[in-house]
Amino acid sequence: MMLLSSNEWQNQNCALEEDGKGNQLSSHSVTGRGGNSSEDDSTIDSSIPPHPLGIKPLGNKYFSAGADARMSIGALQALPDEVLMQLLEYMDARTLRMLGYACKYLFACCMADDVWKSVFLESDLGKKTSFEWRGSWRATVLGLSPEQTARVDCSNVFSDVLHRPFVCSHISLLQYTRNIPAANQIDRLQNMSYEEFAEKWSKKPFILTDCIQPWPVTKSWTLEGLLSQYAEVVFRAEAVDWTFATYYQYMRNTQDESPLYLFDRKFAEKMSLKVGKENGAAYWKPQCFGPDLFEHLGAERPAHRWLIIGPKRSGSTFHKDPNATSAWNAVIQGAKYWIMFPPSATVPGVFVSKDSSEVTSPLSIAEWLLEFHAEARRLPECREGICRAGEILHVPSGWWHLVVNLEDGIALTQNFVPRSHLGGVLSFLRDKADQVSGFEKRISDPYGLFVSRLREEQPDLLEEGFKQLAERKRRWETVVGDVDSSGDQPQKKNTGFSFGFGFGDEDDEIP
Ligand SMILES: O=C(O)CCC(=O)C(=O)O
Ligand SMILES: [Fe+2]
Repeated sequence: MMLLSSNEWQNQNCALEEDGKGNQLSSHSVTGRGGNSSEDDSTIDSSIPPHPLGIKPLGNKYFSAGADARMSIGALQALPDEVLMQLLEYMDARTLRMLGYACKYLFACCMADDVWKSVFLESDLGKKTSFEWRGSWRATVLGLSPEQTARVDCSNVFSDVLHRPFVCSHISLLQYTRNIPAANQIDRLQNMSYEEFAEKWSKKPFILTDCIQPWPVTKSWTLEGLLSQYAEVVFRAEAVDWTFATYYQYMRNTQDESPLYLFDRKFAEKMSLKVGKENGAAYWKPQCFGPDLFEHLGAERPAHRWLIIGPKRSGSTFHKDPNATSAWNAVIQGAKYWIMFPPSATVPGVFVSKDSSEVTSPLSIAEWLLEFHAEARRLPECREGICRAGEILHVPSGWWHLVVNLEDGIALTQNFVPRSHLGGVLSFLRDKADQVSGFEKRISDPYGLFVSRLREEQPDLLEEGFKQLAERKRRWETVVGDVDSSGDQPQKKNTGFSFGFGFGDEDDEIP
């Protein structure tokens, strides 16, 4: 049998993948998409080590003179790997482990850690807040130490489905984050006043390099420091609630392609932090963003602040922030790469549901970077930047963003409603009521509540908000020329794709 190096496997595979194997994210991508420079290609190749079990991309089968392990799975050969892997997700730990001993191909399938993550979440262990993380979901479920983990040579297993997650969890992030074209760079400023923000910046992303240094947390928080102080505090990380000690073990030793991301909105209460400019406060909102109009909702405001912790490669897939709010995101430790698009942009690889309420079948960060980054970067609306420790980034209302941690890190984020986006928020709450999120269940009419609070406390501002709303509608009618005469629900005319007015106004989209 031919012996190929990891790089050679991928190069060989590249040629073959173009025959149309139909995988959305084939190993072809590993060698670089059209438009990448040869320098990039070599970086991509050299970043992927050989698979620890020797599993190879499917294309390599055609270069192999030896046996094909798939021939040994009997009637299961009728099933494509995607289906086979889905079947495995219905199995319990014992069956999965036993099936893995049937033959090499099934061993390779049954070692896939994503399957074991599902097993973990279904098991009693999945309900615990504290347990020993053993470096993989399989080892954790089975209570195995690294020496006890079976290793079988799977070099005659050829499968993109099995090989791809390994590639995705090993891509070099550097190739995407360096050489940001000058025209794409997110503006970097030292600091700004509220007047400057209101006048010029509330609809643009930017990074402030000299704004959050006075926050005590920028000096006192490190991952190790949080571990010693908050080891037993339970935080939310996607579908699980774990103590920080457990999450710390996990984040420091995981190979997951999309690592679980700690994203907790009750952190201030859980950690007994003071927030705001009072004595002993851990941090406060920067002055430059000005009044946050959702503060008029007091205790009834929707979720608005989060502690974010995650390992390198964790992050957020493409989304817009909730309820048409703006946000700031401050990096305390680590560094984050941001790629952003204005509200009206059609982002490559981002498929939005008919009513634009959700991103359908979102790709993982690595899949998106491999398949769509090069194309996205070429669009004139694309903005990119790296926000480092001690810096804060502004996400304007409605902007699409994908974020990836370049190092293990800690961040704080807060969503807010600046004056210039009041009309957009009123429109969202009124016209997209089914997409409103983050309010407590007892609040049945967020729009009515917000309007009545503003009417009581800031009637002039409410008038201004209504004017913004009317202006949005007017512009919409100019473009569509055919609007429901009641005008109450202009979004009903939404044709299902993200639509731009084409006036160069980055704030506009379908109301
Ligand atoms: O830090 C991140 O992963 C990004 C979080 C985010 O999407 C935000 O702050 O709006
Ligand atoms: Fe966000």
